[in-house]
Amino acid sequence: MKKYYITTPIYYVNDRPHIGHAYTTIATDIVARWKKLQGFDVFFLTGTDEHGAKICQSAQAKQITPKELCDEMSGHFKEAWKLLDIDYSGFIRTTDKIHEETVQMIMQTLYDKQLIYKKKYEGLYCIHCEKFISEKDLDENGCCPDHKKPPKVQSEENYFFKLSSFNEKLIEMIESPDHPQHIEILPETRRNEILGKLKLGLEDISISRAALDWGIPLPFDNSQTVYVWIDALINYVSAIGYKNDKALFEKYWPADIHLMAKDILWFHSVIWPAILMGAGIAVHKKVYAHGFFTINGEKMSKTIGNVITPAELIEKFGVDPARYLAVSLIPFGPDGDISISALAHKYNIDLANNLGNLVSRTNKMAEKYFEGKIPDCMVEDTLTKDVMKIMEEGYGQSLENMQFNRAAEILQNAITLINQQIENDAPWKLAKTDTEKLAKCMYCYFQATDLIALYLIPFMPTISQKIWELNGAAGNVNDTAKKYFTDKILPRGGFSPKGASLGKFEILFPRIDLEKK
Ligand code: ME8
Repeated sequence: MKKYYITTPIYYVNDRPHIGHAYTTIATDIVARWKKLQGFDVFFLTGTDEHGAKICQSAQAKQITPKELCDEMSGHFKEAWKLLDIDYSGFIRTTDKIHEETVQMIMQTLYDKQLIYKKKYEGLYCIHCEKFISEKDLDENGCCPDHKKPPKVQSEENYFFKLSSFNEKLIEMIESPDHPQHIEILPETRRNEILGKLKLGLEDISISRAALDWGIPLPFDNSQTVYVWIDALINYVSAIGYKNDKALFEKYWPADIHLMAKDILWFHSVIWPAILMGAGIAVHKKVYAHGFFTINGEKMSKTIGNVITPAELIEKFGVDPARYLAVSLIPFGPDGDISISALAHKYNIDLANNLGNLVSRTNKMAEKYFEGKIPDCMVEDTLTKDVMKIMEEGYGQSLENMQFNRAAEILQNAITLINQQIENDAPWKLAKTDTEKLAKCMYCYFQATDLIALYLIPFMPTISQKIWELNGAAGNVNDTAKKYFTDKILPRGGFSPKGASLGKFEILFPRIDLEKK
């Protein structure tokens, strides 16, 4: 069985989960579910980033210990992912013992290979980015351009990693698709930015802190702790048994894709592969950095009060619609803007008016004309074949390319096709003139909608099963989907068997009153 290893960033526990974290995590879940349907053995990793000065500061502000803060906040992330039906395979916490041991093991290897040395260093440190920042990158007020806060002068003797010695190699690996250790960076514009920066030359980086206890002690000098970013990146190998489970590690590593936003692309496309190479571990295959979105044109912030939480999204739209809307409103790649009203508008168009209407009208007509059963008739079903054609012309490819809005658009096109067919056939007229034709038409609407349910699984796993059951199809929709996506053959007897009774009707997507939102 082919494997697929996909990851989200591990999120800082100084913040509660919000729509930004949900965005990347839902996207990862959708791709993971899609790959499973394609027959891949998928490992999907997420987790929380729990060390560093920022976490320490947040704990102090709440007058609790850093560990207490981490336990509480990582719990919030787990809860949020449960609410959003995120089906991860592993949840790593950087305070997990196995992670700490793995970090120490890798640090020791780098030290033994003389890739780490000690040096006095003075620099400007932005605690919110958890990174050194050069003077030329500060804004006109002398603040970090991302956080609008002044950095602190930090002066201490630290251990440094010889990042500069990997400069040429990284350029080759990123630039050449034929390189045996090629790392694909997407989207292309961001790849070019990384290459441009790499060509200006790399400096060695500090990888430890002397004045910070809340971290993993260096194995060769326990008066210093590992820099939080180095600690964090190693999660991708510690979580799949690099230190303690060779078989698991060999099964899944190298990662097929690390998913994140553009803010942390440099760490994943430059520093992470250098550490891996230094430690003698194969590098990951792909990095995809999506854009940053604002809410109603403004950066999301507690002060502005425009933070959207997963719970709020679910409360307004329901779990599956929240998943669908979060990733399909704006293209996944460039920066964009999200608002509750734009999400609600899309909900009404795509879900209430298109998909919801389809399921509801077919169910109601079957109730009225066929006693709530799938009509029993002989028919050449071209409608379902047409739906298949639309879906096969780019849906899977769009998901592979992280073009979720495009995949959603293709899905909507296929649903529209069925709705248009219903308009053209006008079954309400056929009911009076040609009941034989009515039966054939109705049969096809159900099969075509069933096929939509199969493709819908990654975005809306629960709604997909609901449609399946409403339409009188038997069993778990996932089982049929796995078979269908392997063979790509429409079953002869249809998905919903002839004569099958429909499930108990319910409105899947009640319309949202936009005035109220
Ligand atoms: O950076 N738009 O954690 P973090 C889009 N711990 N995505 C957003 C977003 C927004 N407005 N806000 C957050 C860290 N995100 C490190 C990662 S990995 C080894 C360590 C998402 O809690 C996006 O995925 O600051 C971004 O990369 C991530 O949250 C940053 O999460």
